[in-house]
Amino acid sequence: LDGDSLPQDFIYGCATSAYQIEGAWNVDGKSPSIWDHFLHNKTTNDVTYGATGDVADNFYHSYKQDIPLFRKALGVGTYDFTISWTRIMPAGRGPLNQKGLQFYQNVIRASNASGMSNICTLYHWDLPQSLQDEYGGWLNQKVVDDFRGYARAVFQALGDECSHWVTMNEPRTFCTEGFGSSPESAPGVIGTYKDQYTCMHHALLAHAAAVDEFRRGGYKGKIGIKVDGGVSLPLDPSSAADQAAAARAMDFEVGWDVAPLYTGDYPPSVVASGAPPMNFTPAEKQLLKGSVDFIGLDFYTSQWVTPTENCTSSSDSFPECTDTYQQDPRTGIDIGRPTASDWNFDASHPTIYGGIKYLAQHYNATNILISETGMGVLNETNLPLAQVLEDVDRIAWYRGVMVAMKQALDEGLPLVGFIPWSCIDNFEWSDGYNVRFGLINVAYNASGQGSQQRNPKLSGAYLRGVLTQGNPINPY
Ligand code: GCO
Repeated sequence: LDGDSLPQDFIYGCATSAYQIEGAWNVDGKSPSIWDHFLHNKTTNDVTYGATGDVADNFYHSYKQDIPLFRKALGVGTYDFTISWTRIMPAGRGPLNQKGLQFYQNVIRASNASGMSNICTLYHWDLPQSLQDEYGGWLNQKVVDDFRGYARAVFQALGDECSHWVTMNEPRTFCTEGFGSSPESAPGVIGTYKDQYTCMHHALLAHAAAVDEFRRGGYKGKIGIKVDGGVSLPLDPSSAADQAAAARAMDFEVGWDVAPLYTGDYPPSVVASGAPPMNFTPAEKQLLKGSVDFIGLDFYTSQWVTPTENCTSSSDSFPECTDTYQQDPRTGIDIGRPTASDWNFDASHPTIYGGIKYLAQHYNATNILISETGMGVLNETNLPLAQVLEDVDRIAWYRGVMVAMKQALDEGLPLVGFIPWSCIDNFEWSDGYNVRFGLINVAYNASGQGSQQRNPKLSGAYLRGVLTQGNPINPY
């Protein structure tokens, strides 16, 4: 894979999200989101080591310098950013805040001036707190109408200015982590798996409503969604039971939010389990089916699976009836390199390629975008700067991604682009500033204090070289 062998129009960008970089949490008319509230009130345990996104990368004030740096250091042709609902519609519905809108107009202008197009995301986990207080946010179907109204307003203002629109990022993750038994994400409401499913059900309907608005408005550009796409592999590839368990795990973890987009309903195994808290009406199915022009796969992790013995439907976890392992219980071998605080990654060939193939084969998906992937390093901030910037482990990770992409493209799979996470170090949710994913370093410590100076890492130069300058995948 090199710049010359990429398909024409192949998208190479980098991604960030509003809460993770902007800071300025209460500036120019912005109201609190559920993340502001969650971390200011510590409704559960202090999951972020005291850190918040109040300042983060201060991007709200530094975008004019940062955006050209993304382009220069990483060679990206696209900047993928997310819009904060509470910055442009502080009450959650109703009047627009012109200053907030102006900010995103400025971001788009700065990208274009640097030679980049934009992928614009409506929702990356920062629901208005007012909607949480009023009716429980994602647990209440009222959120679907409010999301529709928010989407309509954003499209009316910016609809033609982004080459791609994403309705939302990883509904499965924000629902499972926001409403878990010990929630690590906002709104931090202790819930059961039924609540998590209810949240996902409403998120899917909200996605479909936003797409409906976009298509009715006749805007330029494409619209899709980003889902998380961890790949499940049979622990013993020769065991039919393990293969069936892996297929079931894919249905429950990826198919859950992907199938409705293509078929109008949850996967048959999910429906048969009785897990969905409600059914889609015929009208909802019609809105859901075909509601993506492209699909973004956020790929970070993979797991081995076996069937759960004596699985009962009364278990209070996801009723997938699969046991998952990131370490082979027979050999102790890890599925990927242990790189971040609490999870293993595997950018190895079969799994990332497998995710692309799964979407193409099971759902006839076209226009598949690897919309996030990256390597998180725990305590990267404690290393000497020279070592941080010479991030050869991260290069090794991305090399695996490049190999997988090459295989997918060589086989004619419909891969249309690649967006590493992330352009720049940022606030990594429950890991605070302890885990770094950036291709550009930010000088702050684990609680976010420091000079904020930016320094590009070698991994960014590696990607720029392979994807825009024809360099080989293997630099060694
Ligand atoms: C997510 C989000 C990003 C994360 C990234 C690394 O998947 O959690 O899209 O906001 O920062 O995935 O964990």
